[in-house]
Amino acid sequence: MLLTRQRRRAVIAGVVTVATAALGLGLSTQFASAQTTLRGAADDIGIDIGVAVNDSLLQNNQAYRELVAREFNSVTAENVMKMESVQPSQGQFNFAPGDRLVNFAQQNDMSVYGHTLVWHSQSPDWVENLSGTALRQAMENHITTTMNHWEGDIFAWDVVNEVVGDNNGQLRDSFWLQGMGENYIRWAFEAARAADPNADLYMNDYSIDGVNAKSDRYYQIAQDLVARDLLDGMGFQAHLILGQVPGTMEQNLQRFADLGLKVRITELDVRIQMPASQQELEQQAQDFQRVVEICTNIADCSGVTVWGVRDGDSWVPDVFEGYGAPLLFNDNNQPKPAYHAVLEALGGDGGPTTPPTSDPVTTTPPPTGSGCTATLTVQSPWNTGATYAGTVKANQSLSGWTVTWTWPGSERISNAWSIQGTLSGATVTASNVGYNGTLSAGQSTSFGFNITKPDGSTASVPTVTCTPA
Ligand code: 9MR
Repeated sequence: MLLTRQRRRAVIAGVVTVATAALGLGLSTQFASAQTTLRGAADDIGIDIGVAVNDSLLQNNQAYRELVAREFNSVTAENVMKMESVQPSQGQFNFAPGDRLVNFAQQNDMSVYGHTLVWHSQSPDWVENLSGTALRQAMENHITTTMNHWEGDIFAWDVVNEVVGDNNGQLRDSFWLQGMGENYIRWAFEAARAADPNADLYMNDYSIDGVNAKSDRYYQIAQDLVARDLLDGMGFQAHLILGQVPGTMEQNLQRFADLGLKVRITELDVRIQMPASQQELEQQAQDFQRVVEICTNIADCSGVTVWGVRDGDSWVPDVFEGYGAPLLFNDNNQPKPAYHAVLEALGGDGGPTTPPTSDPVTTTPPPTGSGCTATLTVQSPWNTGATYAGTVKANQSLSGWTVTWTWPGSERISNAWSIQGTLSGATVTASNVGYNGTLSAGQSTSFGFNITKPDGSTASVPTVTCTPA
């Protein structure tokens, strides 16, 4: 059933592309649909908007489950379909956590992308100690048993992950390569094709988003596997640094698509040096938007998967010290500027597409004399809403802060970033989140939110009171 849905998406995508190309119009501006969720907009243009799902949050956090089901139409297991999880001891398979994700996806009409069968990391010790024929048999048995178990439930697999190293395009010197030689990649694909002939078979890696020695090596491997009818897609992880979407990314994905492959952004995140300023969050929004546009520009791009839901769920701070905030939602489950940019890039209603000229942009005068001062600025008003930027400036060193104000009219916050608290009523009481509460004297931080104002009035700028925590 899910495979059929994938194919239908591809057909719809073709129609939309032809129609917009014929009229010479861009999807994100002229044809902005009324869709207000990522998955609604993505369904309309026939692509996947996916997310990596964490198993313990899936089990224990209702808000997390609701957010995933509301916004995404595809999921990838962040960890539980990796070999150390699926086959921790030789011959003993543990499918329960992966089944949990598959069930959740089916209940919510989402596709499941399989990650991953053969990887040098998160493999169990027992397999790392094998070599030669024993290693080959173990690899083939793992591929066959795992793909058979989820046949019909998982539409595509990362058969091999990160098999090229970071050294000038040479194959990664992993236990797989050492134990079997370079034919192991082809053997893995042969086993995968035989196990589930209907699944799309992918290679996947990081730092291959632009044209470089590593992506060149994948291009060679892809040519060989395509000639043998063993490869269907190429996955570009896109773990990016703020402001560094490679200039050759579209050209790079297109050259793989030109081999007859599907292409997919498989693990997108954009990391920022913390604390993240408002300006950086806006740059991040542009980066996300560009990556999604690259996918929508390429007919055979099957979708974009984001590597986690909320900033606090991300692997980034654990691995890149001082970096964080790489995802679309903050830790209060609220969408960040990057979310609105992705929604717009998918053709949905991300807010105003062009800044209005008639509404004045206004700012509150900051009150003086307290431990902190706060201002609100109307950034982009539209008829029934507006985006505001807020700043908090510390007049003394702070370990947290709270800002409050009361809306004079029908304005109400619909979503916010970098603040948490009582946000949705007439009186707002908002505090810092984890990363923007500690400020030294003279330092500033920012937050933001969108409002709705159903009566169409001019967006007002209430006086804000700031109190140290
Ligand atoms: O996000 C995953 C994290 O929870 C794991 O600890 C980590 C283990 O290496 O793997 C992370 O996901 C990786 C993905 O499976 C492959 N590409 C790189 C991802 C980030 O490290």
